[in-house]
Amino acid sequence: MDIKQCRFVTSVADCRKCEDYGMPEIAIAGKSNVGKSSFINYLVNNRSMAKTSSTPGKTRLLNYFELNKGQLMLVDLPGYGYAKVSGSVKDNWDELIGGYLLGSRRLINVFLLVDIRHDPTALDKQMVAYMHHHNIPFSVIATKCDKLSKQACNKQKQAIASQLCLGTDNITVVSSQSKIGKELVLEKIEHLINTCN
Ligand SMILES: Nc1nc2c(ncn2[C@@H]2O[C@H](COP(=O)(O)OP(=O)(O)O)[C@@H](O)[C@H]2O)c(=O)[nH]1
Ligand SMILES: [Mg+2]
Repeated sequence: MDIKQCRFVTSVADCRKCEDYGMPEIAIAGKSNVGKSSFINYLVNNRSMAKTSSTPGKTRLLNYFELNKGQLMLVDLPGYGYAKVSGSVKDNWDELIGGYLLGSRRLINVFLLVDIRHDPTALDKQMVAYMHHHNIPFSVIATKCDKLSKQACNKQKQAIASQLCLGTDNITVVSSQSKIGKELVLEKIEHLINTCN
């Protein structure tokens, strides 16, 4: 698939206000600072579409981005696992992520982003368990591969796969900074759209 057009639609702070936009949705999940917003900007080829930040934990909203005038909605989820938030804000985040994941009728896949340099955290594993439990299909995207050698990337890809009990086929390695991996992601998206009906 080619992304010819991307439009920011809305930010939602309360999943009871989530709407059905009549097109398939792919959610972008992962801990704060893993590179979710940068990944979206890389995919849609627009540096300023999603706000990126070196200060983790700023995004407390679901952000909706419509691709190709109704072909697909990307939903940027709030990052999880940022320690410096208060209990109540944290609860709200979990509610927002969980509420979206269980409430959306259009969700076809979750892209779970993990940093290729690190083993999956307890929260990543919790997220995977949650999606298994609720039968939510997902794929893993390993980000920031520019930070490791190719050999180290392959090794770490296998480690992440085995720790999440997945095949390495389910993990796509990308770098938004060095622009690596987009074609594979776009192929995956095309396949997901074509098989969701
Ligand atoms: N080296 C490198 N840094 C990245 C990459 N993607 C994101 N970053 C950096 O990681 C930080 C967090 O990125 P952001 O997209 O805001 O993460 P988010 O919190 O998951 O949305 C920023 O400082 C980015 O510049 C990448 O592919 N390579
Ligand atoms: Mg972000």
